[in-house]
Amino acid sequence: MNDQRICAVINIGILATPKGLKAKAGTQQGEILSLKNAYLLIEDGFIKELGTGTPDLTGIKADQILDAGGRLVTPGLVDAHTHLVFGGWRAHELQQKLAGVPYLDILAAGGGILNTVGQTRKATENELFNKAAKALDGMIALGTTTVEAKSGYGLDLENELKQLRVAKQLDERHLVDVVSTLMVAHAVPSEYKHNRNAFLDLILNTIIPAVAQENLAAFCDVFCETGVFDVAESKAILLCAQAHGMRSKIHADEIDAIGGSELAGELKAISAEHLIALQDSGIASLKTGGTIACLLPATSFYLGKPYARAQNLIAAGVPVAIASDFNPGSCPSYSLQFCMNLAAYNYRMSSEQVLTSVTLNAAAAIDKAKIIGSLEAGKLADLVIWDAETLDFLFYRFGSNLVKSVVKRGILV
Ligand code: IZC
Ligand code: ZN
Repeated sequence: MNDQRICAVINIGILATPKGLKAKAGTQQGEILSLKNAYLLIEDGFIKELGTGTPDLTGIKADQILDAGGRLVTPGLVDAHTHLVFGGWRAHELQQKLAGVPYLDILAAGGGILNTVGQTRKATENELFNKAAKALDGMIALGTTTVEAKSGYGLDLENELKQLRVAKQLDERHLVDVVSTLMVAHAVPSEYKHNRNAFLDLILNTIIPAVAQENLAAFCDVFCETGVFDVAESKAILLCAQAHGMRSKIHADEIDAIGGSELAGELKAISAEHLIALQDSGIASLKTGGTIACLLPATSFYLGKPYARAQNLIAAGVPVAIASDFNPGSCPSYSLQFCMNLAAYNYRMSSEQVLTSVTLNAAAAIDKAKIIGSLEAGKLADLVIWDAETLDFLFYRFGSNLVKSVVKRGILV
């Protein structure tokens, strides 16, 4: 990285961006601003002005001007759902998965998430930091400028704090911004296998208060799923976290529809994740609760599951965000470009709807829509210059990295 500070981006062929400070739903999800022959002026890492034609560049040094060469420019991509910090990988589960062993069966047998818990507990803070920083390097090269990171591979006080402290360090030391979510309710660790109530006590009375005390997470997420946490347990955990200042997210209907999306709406969760098995009652509840549907198409791809009902959600007026779900078990890829392609072809979303889902709506899903997610005066200068002349080209030329360059907080990466 050469850390060059940029004050103007000129000669933009098309500047494509959603507009506004909150998530877009319904027909608005597909309405974006498309400026031809555009420019952007940047001051102290924030967008000062955008317009068309040639800007007044008086006082700006030549090496602070970036010529986009007639290319497409969009906001930096926002990955609103990842399990970024973890030890090891789970490539050894690939053949089992391909042979048809279900994800939840691998977990029930003590593998899956619990395998990663073992590897994460063993790893030092330094090892976890270096591994996740490398992932962030890879993500920014693919156009991602802000990432949400969940804990949930510690499952005890010491190791949940360790994971969250690593995420905080990454936010402070890496160019990519990192927003943290406490997800201690990710699985019941083996030492509590026969005493899950004691684990729930630990979460409610020790871990949530400790994380709040250190201000280590903005959100709390729960894996509300068959054999993991049921609706009543999820509700108790999320309400406790809300009382400690953490807004709710829920892994809902990833595999079975057990009431997670209905709970998301009831608790006015900021987002509900996955929604592969979503029922009509879930859609209605998300709409009532003002909850954003955070869809994870690369997980459907990797687990061989159906694709979530994106069109029904959009038609019902629920804002749709799309994220990678990067994690070692159900989505070992962090490419949002791949997710965008899957969304176009499998959710049948338009290029404009997908752009909104990985920028403004994703920013809203992590409560950052006031400062990122669109190219507008006053927001951070987080943007991607693409090796493409039109938005459709990003979806048409799938399979390679189409990023030409990335600017993060006004710095050319
Ligand atoms: O490590 O398997 N679904 N949590 C819920 C995951 C996937 C991550 C994992
Ligand atoms: Zn997840």
